[in-house]
Amino acid sequence: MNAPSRRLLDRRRFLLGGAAAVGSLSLAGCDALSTAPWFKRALGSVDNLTLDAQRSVIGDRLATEFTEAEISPRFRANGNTQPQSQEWIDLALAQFETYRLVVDGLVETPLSLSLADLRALPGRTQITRHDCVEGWSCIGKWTGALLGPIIDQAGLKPEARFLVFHCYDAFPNDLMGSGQYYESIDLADAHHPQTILAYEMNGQTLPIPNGAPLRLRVERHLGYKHAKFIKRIEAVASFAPFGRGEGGYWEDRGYEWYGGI
Ligand SMILES: Nc1nc2c(c(=O)[nH]1)N[C@H]1C(S)=C(S)[C@@H](COP(=O)(O)O)O[C@H]1N2
Ligand SMILES: [Mo]
Repeated sequence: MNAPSRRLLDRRRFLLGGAAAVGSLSLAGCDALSTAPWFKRALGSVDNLTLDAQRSVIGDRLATEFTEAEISPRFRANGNTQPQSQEWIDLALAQFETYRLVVDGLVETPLSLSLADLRALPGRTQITRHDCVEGWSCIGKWTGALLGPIIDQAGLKPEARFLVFHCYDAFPNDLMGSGQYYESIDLADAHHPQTILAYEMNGQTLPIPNGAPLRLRVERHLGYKHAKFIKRIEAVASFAPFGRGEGGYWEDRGYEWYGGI
């Protein structure tokens, strides 16, 4: 065996015994597990290992999908449940017919997509469990456009490494900046087969509290990564210039950037 593949195997053994075990526990976990204090601590401390574990051991693994019967009777709404900006209010009053998702930044061809455009693109429906770091989970059915092909259509410039999701909502009276919600993911997660821009939840038009008109589903990640009320997706070389530089609203306030589960 050559040296690189031996190193890979050693790393695989290490991960299977360590971080990956935490990862799979959290995968199989129930509501009670995710409220245990050690679970949150473990999530925090192995964050970077979890990233490596997902990439080198599990590769492009899919998040668990559930049956219709397992859908939570009520999908909780969390964080901001309605943007206060006039821009978003005007869109909502027009039933989002004037909404355009902007995809720009380090791309060859910036895009401006209506909801009808998004519905016409390759899409996916998936029933998944949403795990919030605050300790609750809900199973919901999401339908949306696959993010990967949209990014490919825009054509990334070689310097692009992350996508930043700019949202319409802000937390008012925020002491640490504008309070504007934003998130970021890397290109591997952008192209993951379950990463979608969802315009439907449980077979209905996406409800306002859950992120209308469009929200990210990035199923191997904690709840705060799933940006709601998306206004614009910007391809960037680094997320350091945004907010306080940590890659997201909650990351700027101490949460881990990767937030893998
Ligand atoms: N724009 C925006 N996206 C957001 C939030 C938010 O406040 N604003 N909250 C995050 C958190 S912490 C969670 S758990 C989920 C909640 O999604 P839900 O309201 O559909 O339950 O959205 C995430 N995405
Ligand atoms: Mo959350």
